[in-house]
Amino acid sequence: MIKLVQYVAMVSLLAACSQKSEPNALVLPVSNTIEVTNTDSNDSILLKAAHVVPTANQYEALQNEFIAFIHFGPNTFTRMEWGNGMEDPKIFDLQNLDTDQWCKAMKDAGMKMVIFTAKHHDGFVLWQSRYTEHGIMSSPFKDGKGDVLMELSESCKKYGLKLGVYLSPADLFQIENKDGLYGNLSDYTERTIPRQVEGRPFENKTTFTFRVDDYNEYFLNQLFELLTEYGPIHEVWFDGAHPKRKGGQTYNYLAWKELIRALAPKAVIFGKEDIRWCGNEAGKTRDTEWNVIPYQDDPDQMNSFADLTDESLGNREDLYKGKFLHYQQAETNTSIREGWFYRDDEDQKVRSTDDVFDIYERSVGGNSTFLLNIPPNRDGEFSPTDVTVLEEVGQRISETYGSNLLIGAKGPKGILGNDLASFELLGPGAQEVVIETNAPITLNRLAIQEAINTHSERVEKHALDAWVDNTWKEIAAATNIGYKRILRFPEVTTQKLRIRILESRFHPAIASVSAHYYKARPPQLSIERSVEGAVTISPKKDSFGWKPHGEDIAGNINSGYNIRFSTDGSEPTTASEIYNLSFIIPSGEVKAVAEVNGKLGSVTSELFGIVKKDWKPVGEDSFEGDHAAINAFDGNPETYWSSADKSRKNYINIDLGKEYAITGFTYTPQTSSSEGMIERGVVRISTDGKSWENVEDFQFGNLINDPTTRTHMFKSKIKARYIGIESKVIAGNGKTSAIAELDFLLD
Ligand code: FUL
Repeated sequence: MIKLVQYVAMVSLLAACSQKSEPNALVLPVSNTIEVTNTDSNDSILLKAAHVVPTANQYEALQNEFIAFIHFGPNTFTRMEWGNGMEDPKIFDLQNLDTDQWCKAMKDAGMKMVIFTAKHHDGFVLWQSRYTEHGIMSSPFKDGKGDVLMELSESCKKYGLKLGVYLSPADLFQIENKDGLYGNLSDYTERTIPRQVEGRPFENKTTFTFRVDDYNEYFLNQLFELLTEYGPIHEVWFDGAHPKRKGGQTYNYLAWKELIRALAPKAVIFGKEDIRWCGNEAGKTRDTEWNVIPYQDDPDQMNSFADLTDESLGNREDLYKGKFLHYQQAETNTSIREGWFYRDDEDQKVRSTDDVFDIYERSVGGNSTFLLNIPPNRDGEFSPTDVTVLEEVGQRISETYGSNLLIGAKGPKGILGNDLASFELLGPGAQEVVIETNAPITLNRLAIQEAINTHSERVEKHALDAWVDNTWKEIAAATNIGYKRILRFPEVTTQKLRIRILESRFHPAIASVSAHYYKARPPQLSIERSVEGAVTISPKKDSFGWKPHGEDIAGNINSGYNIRFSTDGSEPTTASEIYNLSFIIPSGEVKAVAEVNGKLGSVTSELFGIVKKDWKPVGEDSFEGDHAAINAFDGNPETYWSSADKSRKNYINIDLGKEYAITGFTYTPQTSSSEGMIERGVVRISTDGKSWENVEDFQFGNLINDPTTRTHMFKSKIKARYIGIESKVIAGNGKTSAIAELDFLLD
């Protein structure tokens, strides 16, 4: 960290400096964390922020750009999002495992690393741990001799992928089991890590001594195994979620960190000071993702880290409030499937290639890393649809970004070319960079990178112009750049480009500019249905069919297409009916695809339940303000029912207007806050709307982090006209219940 004296001297130098002076004359040493002192002004805080840089490991992690997550374990077999820790290990009945197939697919997608759930919240371990029997050693997989992590580690070496591990601090097996170590109120005493186990010596002879309790000792012993016996580990992933806690258990993260830094010197730590969660699990990206983040304490000394979910984290006003400025990059994590674990190939939706590619451009091109989860199925493989999407995404990435249209162009040397270590240091105020090509080029993407490892992230606002019809025309504008900004815009043909830096924290160092062309595909569609049952199909509403990520863009390239659709569950083809007008369906699945010149885009499907126009509320236990029960079935997920009663046992009952044979229901939680998410409940029915009978329990996991629509299919069809939902457990220990939307499904 930079010392105060050094720093004050440098700030005075800066004050004496004119715009034209050589910035090298006032070099402030760069550092991963810089302390703010009470003599700092807003300007000097900004100057400090402009010298906060990633560590070598963080920088390498950023350069991975696209990485994989694998969620695999008992949940794959029970089809639950969160296990309860009491699962019989025999449930992990894996007959085949093909980690080579996983690695080939990840490699084809252009991914550089894979992070594996060695232990999820249920506490089941997928490697041969010496410290528990709750894992694959007690499962039928290879007669208890198998080791999923070992097989993955070998495949990673074969395919040239780096490996990371997810070790859940929350551990339901250690909470629920009677000799469990989690929250067992054991004393803090000196413990040697690793604890030796007879017949299983470690090749790595390093030992550590920490003053910890039983659960932290268990955790450290397991970390030791993971970090010493599975090849170099490049990322350690600590999840912040806790389905349950016990005994006031705390975590000695500073001890965990000491062990990780010693045993895995190339690893970055997620959920702590190296890498932060992007704040959602839906693949949303911020318009402006700063990685220099203000802290109140020195992150290097902190034992726990809060999730940073605010929209704005590191703009000027945020920085002025910090006592420490620290480089902590974001990881954009989401799943290729609905949910983190594999459930089935019939109902569980898989993201389209368009969708994944869009997130890739917004996250990698938005100063973060894209961490995409692909959950293997019960045959130990990635399902075919997932493999196809990965292959197509890989093709699109290399087709679009594998070559640079500016090769051979004239412009600042430090910027053109592939070497990120060379850069062009610009002046502090408004600046321009002009690049001229030898012949006209047609582009619709521009990638810009700052030399963040030596000069931090400094650009705050920039615009791109193209020379068209003898004049400069602005084609895109955005805020920060950082590691990488990908600008997306309608295609333009030009021989001259101009980047204007409009605002910056200090002299920006631009390391690279490259131009690209993305071959447009038929647009992604969205399917909606009114409360009356009228279905409309149209291109997704965002400009270009993409979600914007901070570009100021105009125009639309979605034109000249047909929409083909089906309502019988079949995949639409070029021979399917053409959609012209909205149509009515009583319930069922609509699938639609856009077609351009005989080429099909990605299929969108939407499952619609019973039309709700004749539904009536027949009582709720209570409601808060204007959140009456009717809001739970008005077709608008923005409005919701919320109970006033805080007993956790709340209900709403509905008259569907006539009797139906119902196959299941979907629950959409309200998302204006994390209140009222129904984790467990019961479905009940009535023949007269007065006396009620419970028919089936349901359970949904991970609602707070991932508040998307959940589906519960009934064991067998339920015939009912009067149907109700009663809550039993609310996520995050909540007390009231809320429902944004309920749908009841038919065959
Ligand atoms: C969440 C967990 O609760 C999910 O199960 C998943 O592991 C995701 C990556 O993080 O917080």
